[in-house]
Amino acid sequence: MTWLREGISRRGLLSGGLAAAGGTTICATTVALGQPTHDGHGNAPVAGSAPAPDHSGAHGAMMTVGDVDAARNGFDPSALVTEWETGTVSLLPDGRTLRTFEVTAEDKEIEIAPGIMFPAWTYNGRVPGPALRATEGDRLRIVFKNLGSHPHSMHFHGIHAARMDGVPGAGLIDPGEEFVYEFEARPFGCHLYHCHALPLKRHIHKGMYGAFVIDPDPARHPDQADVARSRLLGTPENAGWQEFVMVMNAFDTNFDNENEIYAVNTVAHAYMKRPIRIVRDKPVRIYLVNVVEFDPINSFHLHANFFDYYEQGTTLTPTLRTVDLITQVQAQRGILEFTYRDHETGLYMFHPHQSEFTELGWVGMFDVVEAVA
Ligand SMILES: [Cu+2]
Repeated sequence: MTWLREGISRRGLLSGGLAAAGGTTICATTVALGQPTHDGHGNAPVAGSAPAPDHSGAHGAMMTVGDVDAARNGFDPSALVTEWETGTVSLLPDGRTLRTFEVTAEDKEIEIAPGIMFPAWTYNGRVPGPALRATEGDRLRIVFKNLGSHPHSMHFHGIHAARMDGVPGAGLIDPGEEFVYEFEARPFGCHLYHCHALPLKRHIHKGMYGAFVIDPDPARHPDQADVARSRLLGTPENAGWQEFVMVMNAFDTNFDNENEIYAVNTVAHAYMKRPIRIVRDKPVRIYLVNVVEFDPINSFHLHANFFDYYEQGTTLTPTLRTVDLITQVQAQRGILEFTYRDHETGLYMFHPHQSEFTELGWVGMFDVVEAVA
């Protein structure tokens, strides 16, 4: 495969790879920028929602052509952007909440762009793995089974004992084995988990990662209980927000230690073709995690708006205010809060300000609409 390295740029590989993959072709000049479709992916028709403008221009829309088969993948970016795995809840004898999650490691081929398959290693058959969500102070029990072909683990970014760390000798298990991680959910914030088997970069870029969010317990933060309640899933205050989970990832499709496809939540251009609905009057909160391997930095830029940012989500007051761009290295993460309340309705773009990543799939749209009556 040296000719790939020497002869073809990565952008060339994307279109070349598409042309070569099972008859899928790319013809950018005829592709209109993804129109918002309201077709059963959680988006009902909205009065007054205009079709997307055609930005194709002289250089085309720079987009993949066609659709990824979400049913075959077993996950759909338009659904998992709002999906939380909250586990099974019970009470311990001391009155504390025990929250139990079940996670399996599985080998699985997934389609990351139309016609481009990737031999992933997954948690629960999806990439990213389930977005685990707990409340500060919960006792967490994660029952992890390795049904894959290689040794794997779950290494949580959080506070726990050495023997629960998911590194070799501490919860890293062979195929067919099971391990139970147990620790207290702390600190509150926007965290992640990933496999910590060696070689680490292989186990991460193959797809073994997911978001791990711990909501603050309002009772522990009396000075900012209102803010804490707005972050706590299930409260009326939290229901007033539109929350999304976004894992920025990328795929090395020819195993040359460089990425060919970039995305948020795995599928290139998924949110260009199906913009994420935002009701204009409701504030937006994004739990953003970067897991991209091989590239030292990633970023998130919001168009026509600014946001407040909570680095790692571990504070109840913003660590950055009124910014339209933040950068993240691998495993860096945080919470973005913003509103389009005073904007016109329409399509607002978001993407990293590494233009190459954008052209290779990591770009999306918010479809800001009036509230549906
Ligand atoms: Cu692994």
